Amino acid sequence: MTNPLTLYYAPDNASLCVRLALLEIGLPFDTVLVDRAVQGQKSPDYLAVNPNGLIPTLVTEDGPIYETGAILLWLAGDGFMPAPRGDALKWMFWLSNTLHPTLRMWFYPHEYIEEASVHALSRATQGRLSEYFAHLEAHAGWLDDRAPSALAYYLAPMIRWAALYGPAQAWFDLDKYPHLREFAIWFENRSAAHEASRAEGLGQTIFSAPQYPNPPEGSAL
Ligand SMILES: N[C@@H](CCC(=O)N[C@@H](CS)C(=O)NCC(=O)O)C(=O)O
Repeated sequence: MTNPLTLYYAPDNASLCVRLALLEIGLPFDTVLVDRAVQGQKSPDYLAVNPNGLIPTLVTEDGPIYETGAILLWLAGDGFMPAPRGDALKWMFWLSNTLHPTLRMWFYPHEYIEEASVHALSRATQGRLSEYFAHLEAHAGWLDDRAPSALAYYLAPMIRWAALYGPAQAWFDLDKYPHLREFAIWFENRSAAHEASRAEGLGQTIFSAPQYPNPPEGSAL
């Protein structure tokens, strides 16, 4: 029997946020690999479920849902958003329309600017990301809640990706952000993180000291 939820994913992609949330909530789901090695996210079959050609998509009884933040909000019952809800919504939108798009600019500068200006864009983006992680460290009180939430499972993979991907890595030092570091350590020790790591080949200490994935199927890039 198939499950009512199907996650279109690629290892260590934004689908990881959704996988973690599904595992944490305990919802059964099927997965479909989107093969990035052959640009599967731009194939006609995938574009039919997500016309943006981006990963993830969660197919639900309401139809396909894309945009990581939207999927997490769709999944998030009251117990999966920190209180007060207004605060949680504010941070959810900050993660999805400030931090995540800036990370995209760091990972994919060529999608935003011509070759001659890529270096300048990346330098500016790196500065912006450093400010954003410092902003989280200073203002995101929910980092210290030792409770799983849609916010936590959106942020934790973004900490991982900042350390691993983009044109340079050494700039990102989690030790500069003690709240973020403790948050990362706490979340990587939850069973949802262990299970996601097994499924996508992410290794140990997946948020606080990540290594490049060695996935059983598919590729991260
Ligand atoms: N705004 C989208 C961004 C998703 C996104 O950036 N996905 C990346 C993988 S982490 C992707 O599909 N990259 C392939 C591409 O840009 O072609 C969301 O929140 O779901």
